[in-house]
Amino acid sequence: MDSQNQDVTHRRSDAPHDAKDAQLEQYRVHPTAKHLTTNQGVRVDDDDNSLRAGVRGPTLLEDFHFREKITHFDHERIPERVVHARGAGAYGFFEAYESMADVTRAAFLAEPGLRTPVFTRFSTVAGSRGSADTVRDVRGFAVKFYTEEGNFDLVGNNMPVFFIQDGVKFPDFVHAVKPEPHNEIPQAQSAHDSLWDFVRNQPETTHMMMWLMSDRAIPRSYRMMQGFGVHTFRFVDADGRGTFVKFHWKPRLGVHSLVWDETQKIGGLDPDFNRRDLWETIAGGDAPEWELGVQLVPEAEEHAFDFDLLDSTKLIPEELVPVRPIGRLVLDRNPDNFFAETEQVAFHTAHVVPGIDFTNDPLLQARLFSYLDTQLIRLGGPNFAQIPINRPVADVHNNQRDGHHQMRLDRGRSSYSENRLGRGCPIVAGPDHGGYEHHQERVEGARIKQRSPSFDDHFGQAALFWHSMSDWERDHIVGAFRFELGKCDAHDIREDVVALLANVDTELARSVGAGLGITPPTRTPAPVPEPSPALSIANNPGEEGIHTRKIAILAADGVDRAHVRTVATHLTEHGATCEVVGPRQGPLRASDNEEIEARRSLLTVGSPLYDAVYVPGGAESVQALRTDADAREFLVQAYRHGKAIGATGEADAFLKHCVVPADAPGVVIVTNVSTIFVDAFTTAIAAHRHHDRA
Ligand code: HDE
Repeated sequence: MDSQNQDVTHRRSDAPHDAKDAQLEQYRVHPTAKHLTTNQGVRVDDDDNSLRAGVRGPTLLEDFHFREKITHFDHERIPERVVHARGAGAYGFFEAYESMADVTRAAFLAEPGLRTPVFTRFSTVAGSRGSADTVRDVRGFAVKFYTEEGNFDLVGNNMPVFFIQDGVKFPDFVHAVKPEPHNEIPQAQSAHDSLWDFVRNQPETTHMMMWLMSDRAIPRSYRMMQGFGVHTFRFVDADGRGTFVKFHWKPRLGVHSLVWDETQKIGGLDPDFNRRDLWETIAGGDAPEWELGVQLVPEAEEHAFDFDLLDSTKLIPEELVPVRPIGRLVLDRNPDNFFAETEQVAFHTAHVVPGIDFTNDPLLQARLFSYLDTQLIRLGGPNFAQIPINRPVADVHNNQRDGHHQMRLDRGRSSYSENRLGRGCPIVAGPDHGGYEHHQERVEGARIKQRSPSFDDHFGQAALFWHSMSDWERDHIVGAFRFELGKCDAHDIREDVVALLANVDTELARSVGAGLGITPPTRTPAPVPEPSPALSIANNPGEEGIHTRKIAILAADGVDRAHVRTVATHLTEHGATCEVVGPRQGPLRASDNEEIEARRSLLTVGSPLYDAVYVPGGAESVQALRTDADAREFLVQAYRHGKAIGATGEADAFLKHCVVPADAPGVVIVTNVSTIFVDAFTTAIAAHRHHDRA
């Protein structure tokens, strides 16, 4: 799929998809063959030459078109988000499975089959707007539901816990992970002294650092990651009864990740890897899908756990409280304009609707302040809710007036309440008329700057995570710690972090230390818990099959066309995309002297951009690949990254030449292309990665 050829406007003549789409249509400007004008609507006679005094003379101030054009250009940038600056967005819908009226009065969850328009933005956290997609980082997963009762924003991440317990530490954490202030190095990397200095001083980060060092931090695709609301929120029913709730997004395609070496290469080959993947699959009609699930805890059971529900460094194991699926999210439309939509969308944890409320989680409480505040600077004033992407589909009436970029023409003499001049309007609504009523909770306590002792255990759930991992996940975690700490200049930081890990597990600390020449001190590690299998990527494979996987067909002149055709047809029928990669782009001469198109050349792509590699037969083609260093590297990397490799006909000689063992897991070699081959190769691709290779 060539993204540049995607016509995203093709659907515009169709009926609107939903209420939000219909609203946005009022603002869309379709490219037309009209005259060029200034912003005042005056037609412009020359856009190539500014007005000057004589052909070699100075430019004149009175050239209003020139000044307007340059001035607008000078002001094209707005501040990027202080965190989550780099993102990608898409529209779609949320569909409820059942009525949730037993726990929440939220109207968008009240009826089975009810659809609500949504806009979703995925992001990395630490990097700037132009940074690479495949860095080791948390991913943002923010969903704006345009419900009939107003906007609900579920502003989550792809990891269920967070680095800190109290929002007052957020600026410290972000300053530590961002590039260091003296030289602004390194970009979008956690592997540097200041982050790990913060970690060693803040043991509450330990659990989240385990997640960050796991493969969850390097997702294969935004379409293949889970999302979490992180905090404990509250559902409130029509009688005002509260229920604690944790939100989960589960991807239909399962949870899949890249491997570290691969992420580094993709950073160069295609810094837009995750963004492009989302765009191209949606444009190609493969709408990604997630299930929304909830963990519900009755208020009476608030203290039933050995951790505090208000502590965002803790999760509720799914084995303890199962995740109940309540609806699905489908993302089926790309935006029209990145800036207008994905950049200007303003999420806010306090954008809630009746039936959804907060808890006293001190991290959530800080966010309730921060998100509104940040939009004021980012979007230039208090009227950002009027920007098309942010406008609710529900009606808006209030007495808020004026401010920068006011777009409304509110009529009437009264802009205050209570008034009689305006016949008392707009009037407040009680809960019976859809008014938002804050959940009533009795609160008492001395004013105090102190954490609850129930937040004290920083290692128990870090150990839970570690002991729930498969062997290969543990290997990757150890490798990640070694890499990150290996990039720290200060030896004492490395030592202190290894010592911190000794509180989690002795073997973890020993393995990490072994790569750094550090012997961990003796500590009493957290007790070994009952594992939570749901935490392991290995136990979240998703739907079986190879849907939307990308397969490279490595070929040169003389390739066996019948092999390519049979295998590509089979894989495409199963939902995969195949691309012939050759020593050069364009037509290759096949063994039957017909042509076959190489869509990409070895110069522009590498195997890290694909999920699997197929090498078809054809003696001349195989010989050419053997003598091509790029082709050999392509295959060797695919093998090293655990990808499925298929070879037919003479291609086994190429694999042998590249020292790819014929009996390794996920390597399928046969002489003749047969059903047995295509089925075995398809199964190998569906496994995603073969981490059990030596
Ligand atoms: Fe955010 N966070 N955050 N955060 N966050 C922002 O809001 C903040 C936290 C998350 O695609 C900012 O509009 C504080 C947890 C996402 O536009 C800012 C604290 C979680 C996005 C902000 C946290 C998140 C943001 C920057 C600690 C997961 C991107 C720009 C108290 C549950 C949304 C903006 C988008 C963005 C503050 C912690 C997720 C500065 C103070 C925990 C997905 O307001």
